[in-house]
Amino acid sequence: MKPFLYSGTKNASSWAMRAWLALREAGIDFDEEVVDIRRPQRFANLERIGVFSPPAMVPVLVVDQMAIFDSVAIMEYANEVADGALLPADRVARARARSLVAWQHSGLSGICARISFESAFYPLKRSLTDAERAECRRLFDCLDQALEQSGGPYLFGALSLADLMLMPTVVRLARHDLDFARWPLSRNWTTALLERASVAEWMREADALPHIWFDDYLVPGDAIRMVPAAA
Ligand SMILES: N[C@@H](CCC(=O)N[C@@H](CS)C(=O)NCC(=O)O)C(=O)O
Repeated sequence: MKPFLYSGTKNASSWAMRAWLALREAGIDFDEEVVDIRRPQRFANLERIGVFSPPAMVPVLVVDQMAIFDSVAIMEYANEVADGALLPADRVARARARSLVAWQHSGLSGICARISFESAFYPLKRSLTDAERAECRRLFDCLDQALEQSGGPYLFGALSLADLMLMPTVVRLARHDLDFARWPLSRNWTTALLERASVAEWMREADALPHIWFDDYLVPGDAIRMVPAAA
């Protein structure tokens, strides 16, 4: 039986995106159900997932009737199925890649607090705040340095879990008014990721969905700018 991924709404679930991308990039053939966790269907759907997965969250991958829950566990499973192809062969580089994965998994910074994944798909965007720009500098300085060391096109040369883990954050920032002039390597890296078939497929489906607006995206005084929906 094929692995079964209980995934998330494509313009809302950054965690599901990471797991889904890793499975795709590992060449794993899986079936998928998008679990809508918005109200009112939220409660019935999460209860259904909770029957076989203790956190009652998505993503969950069911393999041989066992639930692998949490995006990072699914990504590590995908890497193992692909004989380790999604992490660097060098031990220290592999630990560095896992550091980036862990940084994202434990919150990354204040970047994502109000710039939700959903906001990447809004036709109207607000400007990034000074605090968000400072956090972007910290992140992209680090990514540019990794790209310089590896020679690209990805953070550790070949595509790895680190690239896939950071993708949803980078998507949301790149679709706001972030000027990449200071980070030419990160700009090329972002383009390379967006052009991958797996990422392009997810984004195409996400862009076609109705936007999910959050009240706290805007606060009084926020400047709004018009952007094309798929910028
Ligand atoms: N640490 C989890 C986080 C997963 C997560 O937060 N999933 C959200 C959807 S993106 C969810 O299922 N939330 C359920 C809830 O809000 O109760 C992972 O990495 O898989």
